[in-house]
Amino acid sequence: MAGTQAVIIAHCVRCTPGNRPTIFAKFHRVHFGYKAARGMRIVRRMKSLALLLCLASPVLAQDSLKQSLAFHASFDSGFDADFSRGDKACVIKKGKDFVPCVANDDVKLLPDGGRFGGCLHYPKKGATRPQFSGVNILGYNEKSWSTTVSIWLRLTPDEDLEPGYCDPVQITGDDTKKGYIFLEFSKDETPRYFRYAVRPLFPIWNPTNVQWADIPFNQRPMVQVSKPPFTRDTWTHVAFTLSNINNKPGNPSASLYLNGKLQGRIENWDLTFGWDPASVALVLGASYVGHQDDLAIFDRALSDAEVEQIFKLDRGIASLR
Ligand SMILES: [Ca+2]
Repeated sequence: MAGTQAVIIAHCVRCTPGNRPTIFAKFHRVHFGYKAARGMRIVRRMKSLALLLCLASPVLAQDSLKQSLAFHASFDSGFDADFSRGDKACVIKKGKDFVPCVANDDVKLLPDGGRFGGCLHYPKKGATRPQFSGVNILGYNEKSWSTTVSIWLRLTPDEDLEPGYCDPVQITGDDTKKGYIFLEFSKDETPRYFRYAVRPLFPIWNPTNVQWADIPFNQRPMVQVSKPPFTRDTWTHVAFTLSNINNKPGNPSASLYLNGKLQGRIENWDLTFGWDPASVALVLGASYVGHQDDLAIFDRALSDAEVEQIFKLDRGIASLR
């Protein structure tokens, strides 16, 4: 009320602090009452408008996420996707062919115990890598490619993983020298580092043809987290974005998020790829041991706020469908 009164008195040009109680007392009461009533109506309307905006904002933001959703695999009742703009089939590579992914000793489907409902479980380091075609899902193109991948992981890396690199998620094309995108747990550090790497055409990131492990950290196109929060006691949300890939003038970039918080960006790199769009795939579980759940792909690079929003969705990505 103090603020309201201050506004009203400022508008009451005939009432000054000095004469208000005497000469213009009666007028002031009338005038003040009129102004107060009108002022309160304005305040109430402003509050109503603010409330409407507050209520509408998350709905509008959620609609935007819903419209951008290109793929969702809940792993609640199967390996295949629940929703996809392209192929829903989860497959594994067998020689040169792809066959449907089915449960085996390397990867199983748990009916519950997931972040939401069921999930994938990799009890040991195996050779099974469930994957999905990226055609009409990841949207790879040679002009300007943007996307976001979201997934939940549950593992204690230093106890669960076996020696060597582990890539829980990869985006691959027809040739790793034409581009290669991956999340990885490092193999030589304790605790293991967690990384998001976006490797464009081989000569760009590795002109002297040396091993990935031999390139200084700060000279690799990656985000590195030295103390990631992963533990088998709780689920950790991982999201990564790609923005304007193959569009050098558009300042291509890529970002990594853990539990809704930005960990770092890959910037100031020429992120030019050379993939055949028909070959692009999203691959899970390379040397991974642990659980995975609620995989989603969006058709653009989500903002920091949007990544935090999907991290906080009560029912996970199913909330958007
Ligand atoms: Ca699930």
